[in-house]
Amino acid sequence: MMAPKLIEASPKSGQIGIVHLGLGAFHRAHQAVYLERYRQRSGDGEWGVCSANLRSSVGLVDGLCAAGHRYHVAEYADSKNITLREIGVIEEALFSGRDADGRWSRDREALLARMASVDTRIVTLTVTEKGYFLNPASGELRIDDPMIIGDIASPQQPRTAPGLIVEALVRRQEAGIAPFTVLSCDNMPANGKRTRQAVVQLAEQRDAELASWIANKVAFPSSMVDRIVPAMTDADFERLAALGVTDPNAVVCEAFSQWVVEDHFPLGRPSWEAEEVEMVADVAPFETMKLRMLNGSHSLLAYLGALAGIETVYDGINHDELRALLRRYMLEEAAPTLEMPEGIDLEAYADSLLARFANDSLRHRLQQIAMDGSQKLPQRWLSGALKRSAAGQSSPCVALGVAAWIRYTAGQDLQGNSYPVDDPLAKRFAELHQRHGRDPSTLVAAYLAMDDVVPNALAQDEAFAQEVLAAYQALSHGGLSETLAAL
Ligand code: NAI
Ligand code: CS2
Repeated sequence: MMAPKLIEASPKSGQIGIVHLGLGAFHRAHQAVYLERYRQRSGDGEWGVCSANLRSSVGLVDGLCAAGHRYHVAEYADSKNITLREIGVIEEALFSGRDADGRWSRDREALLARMASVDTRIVTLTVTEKGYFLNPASGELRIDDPMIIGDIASPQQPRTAPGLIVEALVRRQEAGIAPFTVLSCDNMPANGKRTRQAVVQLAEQRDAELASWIANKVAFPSSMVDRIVPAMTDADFERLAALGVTDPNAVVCEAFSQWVVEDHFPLGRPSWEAEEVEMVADVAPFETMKLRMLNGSHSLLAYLGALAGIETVYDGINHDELRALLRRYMLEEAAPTLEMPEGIDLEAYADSLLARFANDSLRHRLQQIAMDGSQKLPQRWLSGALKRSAAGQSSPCVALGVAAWIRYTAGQDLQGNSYPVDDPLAKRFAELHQRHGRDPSTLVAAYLAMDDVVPNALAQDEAFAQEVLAAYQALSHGGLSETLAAL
């Protein structure tokens, strides 16, 4: 197969207008690609990026620095249609997390100085749903979290994303510099409002007037982000090498990409529209549609597939009964809960998602999607199921998903193979399985009673609780195919 033509990066400009927190795969394959395309088309060098990791992946930061802050993105429409890009818009990479000898803050001062600089007009984030330290069900800041406790005690040496934003805003205010715009690019409902909540509630622990100033003067637009960007595997690096790209900082992703952004940037922004970014007044309908239809299906596939020993999305979507379940969930349980503008065809959207999941060139591991379920499921399944419950409607697919999630958090699949449970609440889950593992009825009741994950009103829906229990017992005794057949 002919190697795809490399679209080379635009020249470095040295100018930094954006600071990004969470230098992960998605940032490199989504926001940075839009900015690179924008710079190549416009020649505008103003919107270079300083990208930082706050907690992990110091190797990526150091690797990017060693590579002159350039890396490659391979966009796969399918295994034969690939667009290869070199990305150069990242002008600086910093690390403010715990370094090798356990010390925090290697570049924290440099990062805060960059965030407080008058040149910086936007701060974007992809720190995962757990990086905001919010109670997943209520959206309140978890001020009992040790990291937040640390930022409250030492506000000028912050370690969390909300803490860095508060301290940088304080420095800007003291210097008479207008606040930057804060744009979350994480998979959360009303991600701008939730980011604002985390920042304002943390600021309240420091100074009421500061919190009021942030609440009234700082812009926190929401955005819906969509591009499937799996964590890199050795096979991905080997495929890139076969295309002539040897780059430890490269990412692989699908060709599809979408960004819908609330247009509220008091200090200005790149003309993203030129790169098909949709600038809107209200992103909520698009965000809820994507979170419930795409991400809700992803999580259904992740827990049911992982329990059955299935490894990737591609493998799972080729399982007829699982594909039928996802389509049923999307059309019968998710779509009816959505309030969309005229002209949006949700059945066509559902089928487009199934086609994207069937991309034969992405090895999107179900274990990656299963990660952090306590932070994801409220917006992916539970808010929709709550809405249906309030209307007296059942949600059997979600009930099955919740049962599969509960069983998944035991750390063992249906064949007895063990795996680590990667979730901020993993310790709690282990304790619940330890205490109730032999009695599904009390185990399911204990999970539904977790009001920091499951809305109380849904947990109190006896019919829903019974459906979760029945699905849990069916999975545990009958296995996946039998359970799906009976649904
Ligand atoms: P990744 O694992 O490559 O990067 C995660 C980033 O979050 C890393 O920079 C890590 O240091 C940071 N992080 C994790 N916990 C943190 C914490 N407590 N505080 C501060 N930083 C923290 O994952 P990836 O693929 O970049 O995804 C990141 C987020 O992007 C997702 O959680 C999701 O919200 C969003 N996203 C991802 C998509 C994908 O397909 N990968 C697609 C759409 C959205
Ligand atoms: C996935 C998302 O890992 C997960 O939870 O569901 O990262 C998904 O790939 C993106 O939201 C697609 O836009």
